[in-house]
Amino acid sequence: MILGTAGHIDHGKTALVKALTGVDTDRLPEERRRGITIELGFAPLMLEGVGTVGVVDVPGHEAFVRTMVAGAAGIDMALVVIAADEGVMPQTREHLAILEFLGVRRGVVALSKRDLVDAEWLELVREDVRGSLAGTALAAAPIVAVSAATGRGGGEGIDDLRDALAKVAATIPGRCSDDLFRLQVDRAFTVAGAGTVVTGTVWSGEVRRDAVVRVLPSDVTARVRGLQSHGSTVEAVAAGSRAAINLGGIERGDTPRGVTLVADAAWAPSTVLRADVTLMRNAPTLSSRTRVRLHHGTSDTAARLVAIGGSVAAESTRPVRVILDDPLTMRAGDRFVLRTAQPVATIGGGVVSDPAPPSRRARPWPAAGLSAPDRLSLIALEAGRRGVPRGSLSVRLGVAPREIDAVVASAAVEVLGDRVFDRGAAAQARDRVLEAVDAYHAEHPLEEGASIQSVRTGAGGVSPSALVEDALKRLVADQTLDVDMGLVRRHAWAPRPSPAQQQLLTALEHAVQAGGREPPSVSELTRAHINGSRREGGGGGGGGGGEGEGEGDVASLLRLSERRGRIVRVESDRYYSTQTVAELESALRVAMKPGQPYAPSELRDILAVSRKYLIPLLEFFDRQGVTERRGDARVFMHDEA
Ligand SMILES: Nc1nc2c(ncn2[C@@H]2O[C@H](COP(=O)(O)OP(=O)(O)OP(=O)(O)O)[C@@H](O)[C@H]2O)c(=O)[nH]1
Ligand SMILES: [Mg+2]
Repeated sequence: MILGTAGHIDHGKTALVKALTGVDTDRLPEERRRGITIELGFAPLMLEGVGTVGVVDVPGHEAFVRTMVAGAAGIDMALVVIAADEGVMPQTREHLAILEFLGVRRGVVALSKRDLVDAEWLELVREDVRGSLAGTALAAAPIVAVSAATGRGGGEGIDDLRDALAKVAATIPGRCSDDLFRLQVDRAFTVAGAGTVVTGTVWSGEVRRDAVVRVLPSDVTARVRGLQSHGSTVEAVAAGSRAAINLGGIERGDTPRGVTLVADAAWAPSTVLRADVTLMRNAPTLSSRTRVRLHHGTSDTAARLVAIGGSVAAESTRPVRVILDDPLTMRAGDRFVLRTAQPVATIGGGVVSDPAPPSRRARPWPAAGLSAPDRLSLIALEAGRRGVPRGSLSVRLGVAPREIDAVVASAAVEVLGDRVFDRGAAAQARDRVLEAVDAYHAEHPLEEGASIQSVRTGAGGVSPSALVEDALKRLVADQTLDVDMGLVRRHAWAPRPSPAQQQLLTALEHAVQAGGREPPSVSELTRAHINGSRREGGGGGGGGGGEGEGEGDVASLLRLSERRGRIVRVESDRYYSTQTVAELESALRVAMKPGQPYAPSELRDILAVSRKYLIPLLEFFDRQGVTERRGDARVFMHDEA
């Protein structure tokens, strides 16, 4: 658990941390000389019934609010320090606003320097402080009067403060470490003999010794050589704990404050995000051209907000798109603070609602405060037929991996393989598959169906996706479509020749049959029948063949006849009637002695065909397994019985 201080300059934050922990966190010579805090200070605090709490002491100076935000990011509770002699001051208010924007909902208020005021004044200040807290998450926080300067055992009221802190800490649910690891670096230094060491608060998940971590945004990889928490060597550090990590294979310069350590592949830096932004009462109206400073964790960058309808006004919460100058590593649910440079002021803050929109033009979500399932539905809708990788959802939705299934189940999406699709996109894919099949049937009424591959490309366009595959599977499962020998057709579809085509089909079959052992080729049939029908129909436009009759038809009709078992394709351009093929085969069976090779000339006599027809027939019977080729000769093959 992490406790962060907050409060105006000189109000006694560092003195209180020292009284509570014994650690003077103002270590820098400049801090000592000026008597103010400049850098973040860290100290362990033992709280009864709670354990060791990591304390982050922040500076109160107005020039160091950036450092204060970095320190307050990732804390569980606040120790708001207000000097009894001065009361609520500008940075008291600013720090309270920052805590509010960062979602710090628990804390204790210390009225410090009580030795400098009398009891009556103390009560007035207490009233004033209550008033300032009204309407904030800390409205009911305990207020404890303390003095770090007087009193026995480290100061007056310190024990009460410790008790109050322990009570509040006990109400804070432990963070679950069963989540993706992330740590934001707040300090990096080189330790002689060890190398690069970084410190930070583990925001989620846990990190173990020997783990491989990535440093974002640079995406440099490093190995965790050693781990410490509160000065002791440990094997693992989990969410909500301070960690000092000795990183192998990396230079100190690769890990400045503000970089993020992660392990999972889904984390990625981004320069565009969606967020719900709230502006404070005195904030200027922000147009899409206004540059503000966005503070996230220990990093900050210039940013512009784009809201639907233009600008964001003071005292409102709006869904926006945020464009960043420098990439940040964010997760949905992350909090941030917005500040302006001129004048230097905190003006608002927000919650990330999508850390990785697909483009810099992505529209803000239609409303603020959308649930994870609603955001997932929108993300899938936006992704369309590309879908969203399932592995990206934990970061993109801000939900622990173990809870993703539940979110998916209550969103308007379908999961196919490792991607999540909008339900509408799935239905659309189904329609497109049916359209592709129907279009094929309409264009090729004599064919049995379309090849699966042509349906896939027809329905999927340039990149056939899991959606099309799934649609096909479902359509076959519910018997809307049949798949047979690699052909897809409407259930119970059968080729339907028109009366004219049926007439032509009969004529073709007759011609093949009449040709006997030397039937006409497809080309010859085409010439004869097209010319024939033209001649017949020549007198008037609509007679004879009618529409759709042509070369394609002759070939299609012959294929149809073959599928119906009437004719057999013996060579690429020639069909025989099935009956003739059977006769030829039995001629071979009768004449050829098993195991004995027959030369082509002998076979020509057996089959009683001229040379032109002989070789294609022999090759056909070879393919059929009736004969086997030995040199140029053929051996009759026994039937397996
Ligand atoms: N009399 C009195 N003086 C105090 C008390 N607490 C702190 N001080 C003095 O107030 C001054 C500021 O104290 P710090 O603890 O440095 O204040 P701070 O809030 O940490 O200041 P920044 O970190 O710079 O914002 C120091 O000179 C302290 O000695 C107190 O309880 N009583
Ligand atoms: Mg200080």
